[in-house]
Amino acid sequence: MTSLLEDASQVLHNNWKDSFTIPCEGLYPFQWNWDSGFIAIGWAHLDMERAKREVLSLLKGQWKNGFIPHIVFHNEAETYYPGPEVHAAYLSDQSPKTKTSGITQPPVLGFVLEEIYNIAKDKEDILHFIDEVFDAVYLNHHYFYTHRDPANEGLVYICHNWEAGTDNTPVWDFIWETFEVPNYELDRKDTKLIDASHRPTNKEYQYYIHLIELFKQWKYDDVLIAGGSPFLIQDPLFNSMLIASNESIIRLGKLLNRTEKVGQLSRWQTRAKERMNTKLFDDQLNAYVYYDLRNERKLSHVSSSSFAPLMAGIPTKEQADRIVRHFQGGRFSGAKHENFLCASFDPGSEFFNSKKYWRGPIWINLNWIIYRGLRRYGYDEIADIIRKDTLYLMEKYGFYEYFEPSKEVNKSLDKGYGGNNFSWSAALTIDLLTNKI
Ligand code: 2M8
Repeated sequence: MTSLLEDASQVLHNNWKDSFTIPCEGLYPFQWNWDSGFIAIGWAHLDMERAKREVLSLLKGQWKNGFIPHIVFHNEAETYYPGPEVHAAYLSDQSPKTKTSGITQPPVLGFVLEEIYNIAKDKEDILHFIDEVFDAVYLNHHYFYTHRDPANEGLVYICHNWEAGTDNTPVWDFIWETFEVPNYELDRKDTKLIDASHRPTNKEYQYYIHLIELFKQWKYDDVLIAGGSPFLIQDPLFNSMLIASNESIIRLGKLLNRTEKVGQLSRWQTRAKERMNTKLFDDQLNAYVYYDLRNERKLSHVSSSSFAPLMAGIPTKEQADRIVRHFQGGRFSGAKHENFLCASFDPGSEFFNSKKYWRGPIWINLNWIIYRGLRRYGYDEIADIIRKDTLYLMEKYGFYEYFEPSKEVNKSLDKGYGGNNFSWSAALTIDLLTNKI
């Protein structure tokens, strides 16, 4: 019998494609932005050279203005829709030679570099590597604060649900009802590969494609997107990842004597944290929520993204205490702890669906983010429950893409949901098993 660690390592080895790692064979056959960040953490425990190559491959897709796309199409593959021709990033005068998409994903790279630094045994070697890529990551943060924050308030927007990473969270339903879309011909492959009832609907995909079509008309110009995109959201997870990454590259920048850049990052950081607390913390719900810039309204719904600010050290201790109640006999745990932690959407909501992608199932990257946040604030007991639940699901089913939160329903299941042998589930299991945090 092989151990969980060996099995996880095997998944990463199988998904490695010469210079980067695909999230999942068939279902996601290219390099994805935030996936590759979590994957690089897994590689750092197994093979530091691969961790470095993962990062360098992602940066091959970086645009001239610092933007890092959500997919880099290094290779050809017929099993994914929408591919490079639908995204048509070449329409932008900022895009690189390498084929990419024209939308981004939560910016994890900054804190991933610090994780890798902490894991590395040879600090001199890894610092040399970080020195090489530091300016690219800084430029990415510069892009966000200068192109994605039109009112200059410290929070950045996302303009597509795929930028959130939480593709079909019920929160986006409230955006879709604000505009109509034409009937695009879809060439979906995902629903042929896995149970279609666990994936977004075709109607939702019409919206996803429509936004891409608009951005193409505007040649991916950020000013036109900010002025016209019907989807323009300040998302708590996205901003938390940027803030966590700011914090890490500030620390790394100090080690590398990048004084000026550290100064600029620190100014962005102070404002961003303040604004998260004044604008996105919901006093009634005791969690961070979403702001719809296009329709100037708060979208007060709690998802697993609502807890990500813990990892970035954003809440006060008092706010953190209130957030933690969601895990102690609250809506996420269930009054009698009926749920494994942590559902991706409020299990007490009428919009919760325990099987459907980001509308309820447990995702391992969010568990890892919340686990780190709880540790940071010293909630060790709950952090341990999240770690234990995560490893239990991995042991029982293997490295699926997402999982059923209800303990009762789990009794009759023999697998997780979505794709199997999913890279970030494996990579973060390696970290949870190995890292003494
Ligand atoms: C999912 O998103 C892609 C689009 O980016 C898709 O459904 O086609 C999301 O879970 C996203 O967060 C993830 O990065 C990606 C690859 O794992 O799959």
